[in-house]
Amino acid sequence: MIEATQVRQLFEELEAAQQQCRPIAAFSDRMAELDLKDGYKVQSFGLESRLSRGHRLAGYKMGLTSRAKQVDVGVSEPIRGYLLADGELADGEPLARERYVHPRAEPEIAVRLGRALSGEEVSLRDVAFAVDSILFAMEILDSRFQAFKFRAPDVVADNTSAAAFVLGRPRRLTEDSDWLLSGVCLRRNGEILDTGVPSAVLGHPFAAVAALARSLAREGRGLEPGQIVLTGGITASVPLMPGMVLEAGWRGETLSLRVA
Ligand code: OOG
Ligand code: MG
Repeated sequence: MIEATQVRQLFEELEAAQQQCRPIAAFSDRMAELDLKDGYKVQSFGLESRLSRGHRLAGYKMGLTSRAKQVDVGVSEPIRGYLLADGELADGEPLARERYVHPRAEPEIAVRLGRALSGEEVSLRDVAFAVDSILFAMEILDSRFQAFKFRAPDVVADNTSAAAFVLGRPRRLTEDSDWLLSGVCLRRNGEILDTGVPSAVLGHPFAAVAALARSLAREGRGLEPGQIVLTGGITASVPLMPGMVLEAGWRGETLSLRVA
């Protein structure tokens, strides 16, 4: 277990890497004893620090909830992070490549909650009751670690590589009953790069929301009405290069990301 001064120091290293767009070596390379709990301590410290500086919490994210993503980064347990309101990009808004270390993007299903959700026993049914709408989304990741190489405690400390997100239009569940097996198609500069379906995420993206609520409950926290949850990448993530256009399509909607 790491001490409070180390928690602050690790967060400050991550924040400096982010601000200077200069990656750092994974903490676990030099601190073999770093565990997942330590990672969450650094993450929580970072959230509190940012909230105290005026950032606003928009919701949370789950990561490594699909096989494609677990293989992508070589870490096979789901992890959670937080989303700040100023991380939201409008669909089609250009992404300034130089503001990031080595950004990547991935298609996801997001939910917006209409009711609070908390407790260590939260089920899929509880999630369905609390969800107001589902939204197709793209998450932009940017690991603060060199070469996107990390172990689970590192990436948790680094707020699960969160950088930005684009949300599609809200859809009522009644409007979209067969959404779980509806294909997602990812195109780079017009060419198909990957495909997937929402059920690749733990069998059902709501299972990721349930896991998130249970994990927060163990720290005495919960989800609030109005919050967004990103449930995890459906496909592997795609590195973003200047000039590239990445489009993600799902059920008649296309989200596009233009990299400047
Ligand atoms: C870790 C974050 C994972 C997801 O959706 O699986 C994640 C990473 O890939 O750097 O956001
Ligand atoms: Mg993600």
